[in-house]
Amino acid sequence: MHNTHRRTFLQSAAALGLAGLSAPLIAAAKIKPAANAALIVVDVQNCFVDGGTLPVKGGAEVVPVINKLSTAFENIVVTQDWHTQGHASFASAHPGQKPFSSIKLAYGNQVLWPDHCVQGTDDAALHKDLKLPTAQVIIRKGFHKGVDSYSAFEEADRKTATGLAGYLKQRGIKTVFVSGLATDFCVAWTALDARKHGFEAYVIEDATRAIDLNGSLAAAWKQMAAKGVKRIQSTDIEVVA
Ligand code: VGL
Ligand code: ZN
Repeated sequence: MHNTHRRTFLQSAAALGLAGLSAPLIAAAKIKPAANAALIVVDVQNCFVDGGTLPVKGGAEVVPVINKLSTAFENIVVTQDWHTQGHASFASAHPGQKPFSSIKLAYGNQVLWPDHCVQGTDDAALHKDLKLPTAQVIIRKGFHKGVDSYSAFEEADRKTATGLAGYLKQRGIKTVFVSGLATDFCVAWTALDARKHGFEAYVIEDATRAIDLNGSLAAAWKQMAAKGVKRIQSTDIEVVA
């Protein structure tokens, strides 16, 4: 840059009152999760990564991000998709239906999936590199054969509670930060239900990966924004060491 240009810039910056602003003041303050906040780690299971029964593109990439984030939280909740054999969300349970199509069940629309995350199988186990020794509770969901549960709070009949809202409330938790798989299904439904149950809710975008079926990812972000779910990145959170 020519000196004349630099001088001009500095003079106009001073005129605008910017001269005293140093870099640390300009940098956005990071979010420091309080003692009444919880990290929810949704469905980081073998079924949802390469080699699993319903792999989410890049699913395993959330593991190191979540491991690192976890050190910033006093409270951690882990969830597991935990289906019966022959579960109603499996295409195989509906003769003539193919995975990724939709049907109407008693409680409403249901996307049909490949058989996945069957209780007690290796496929349903947490990813082996997920290191969350301080996690306090594991919520399993989708264990009623006739009802799916994307949300960690409520099953798809929108009536049956998993118990997570009560658990968090009894522990004085006010804010949840949602991570894991998949952004547009279990993460989104969990974040939306967190709002419904009165929690402040954040989704940490780069700690999630999406299935993105027929525009479901864009639709999920739109719905979440409408309900006051805050969309952030892992770098927005203060992680020490
Ligand atoms: C999920 C589809 C079916 C998820 C679970 O964890 O997002 N998606 N079951
Ligand atoms: Zn499932």
